[in-house]
Amino acid sequence: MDLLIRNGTIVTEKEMFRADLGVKDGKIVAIAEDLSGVPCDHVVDATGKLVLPGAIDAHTHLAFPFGGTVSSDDFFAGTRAAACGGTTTVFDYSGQAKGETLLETAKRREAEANEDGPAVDYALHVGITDLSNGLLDTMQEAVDYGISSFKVYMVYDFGVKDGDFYQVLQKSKETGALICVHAENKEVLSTLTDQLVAEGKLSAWYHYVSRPEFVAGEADRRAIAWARSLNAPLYIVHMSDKEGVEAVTQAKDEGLEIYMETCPHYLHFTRDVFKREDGRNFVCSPPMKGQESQDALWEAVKRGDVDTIATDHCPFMQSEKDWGKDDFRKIPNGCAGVENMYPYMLSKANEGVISFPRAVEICSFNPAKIFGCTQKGSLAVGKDADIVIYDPNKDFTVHQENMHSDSDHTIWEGLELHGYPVQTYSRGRLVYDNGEFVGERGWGKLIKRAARK
Ligand code: DUC
Ligand code: ZN
Ligand code: ZN
Repeated sequence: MDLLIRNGTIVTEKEMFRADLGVKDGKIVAIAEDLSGVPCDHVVDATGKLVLPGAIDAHTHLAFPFGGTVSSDDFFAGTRAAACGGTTTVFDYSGQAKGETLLETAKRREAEANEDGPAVDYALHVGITDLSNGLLDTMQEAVDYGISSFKVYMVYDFGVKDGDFYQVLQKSKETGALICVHAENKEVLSTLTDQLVAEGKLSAWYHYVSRPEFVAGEADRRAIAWARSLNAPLYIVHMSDKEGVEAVTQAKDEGLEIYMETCPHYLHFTRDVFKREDGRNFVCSPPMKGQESQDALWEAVKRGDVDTIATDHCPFMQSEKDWGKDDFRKIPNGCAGVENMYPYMLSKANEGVISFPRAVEICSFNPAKIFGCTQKGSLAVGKDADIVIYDPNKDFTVHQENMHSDSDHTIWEGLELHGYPVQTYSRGRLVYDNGEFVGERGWGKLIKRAARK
């Protein structure tokens, strides 16, 4: 064996138990009570520590052209930050350029990613923006290449109309792909924005006022209605509102295959952050909502209706956020989060809010299962050795200086966590060690994924 992790408490999506874990050629090859007799090059003592599968962040925007600029983490910086927060696979939302086939988008982004040199493994979803001239028919070749999930935005200038969204869902049924959706009502938020601007209401608070709860809730219901009518699976990204939570819960109760993702920033912050002097730094879409929505999200996390936690990691530099100091429309939407997700959710587990297996289920096992990463998402023999060693007694306070993104500020500044990852392994290679990134540029590979049966 190449690596033996001894005496730790293994956490899977189902249970926790004391065991040794052995790794060879990047794969988990043994999990047993005592592997001390097996010859091994490198032994790590994990006494008193938890041993977990690396998290899978199914929602990031790396080097994403958006809001008049490009998000500040490329595939290297974003995956370096991920590794340092115990995330060993990140999904990028790659946007289709006009006229591009869906496979061309994926291959262009794969080339860009490989040029940046990812530090951990990555996968690509393709955001569909152009259905003209038969481009939607190219979904099958992208699926055959290993890109089995696509996204539609119901907002933004690159978003799609309801009829196009409907066609995308139809095509997904033919190809075995899963469609992800950013659900907000574009028309209503644009009307509200115009009205606020006419009244001179331009501070960051009005970003929220232009996109309040019902703007997301209505679109969540509409998206589910199209999926229901086709009996097509659907994955709703970054759920932020109580009405949407209720809509997904009801759809699940009906037996529909509707998945719900939420993000740590919706679980931790409310709309009140937009009243802060630095409120622009928190501007993302959809915005954080009121306390009722946050409570509904936590309840859904606890009862199992939230399927995944992801970050929507999309950082911009302070100088870019400052463009919108006096006009919320000029703030590039998005925040850094990829390094904070697993530590945040595990710290909630450490506090007893959820169990550690539930944290593993929503941060690793479920995203792997839903998106067809068959070699990831669990500590089991035969899986990739994407492993986090977590010290439940290590106190950690988030500061910009101890983060590893290229971004120059963090909305998580000052967050106190009890428990923190001490080591991260990507396919058996140590990439994070006690505060330091020790991985290498270019280590990460594209994960090709299976279509749905
Ligand atoms: N929302 C954000 O805040 N940033 C990136 C894209 C998105 O939908
Ligand atoms: Zn979005
Ligand atoms: Zn996003």
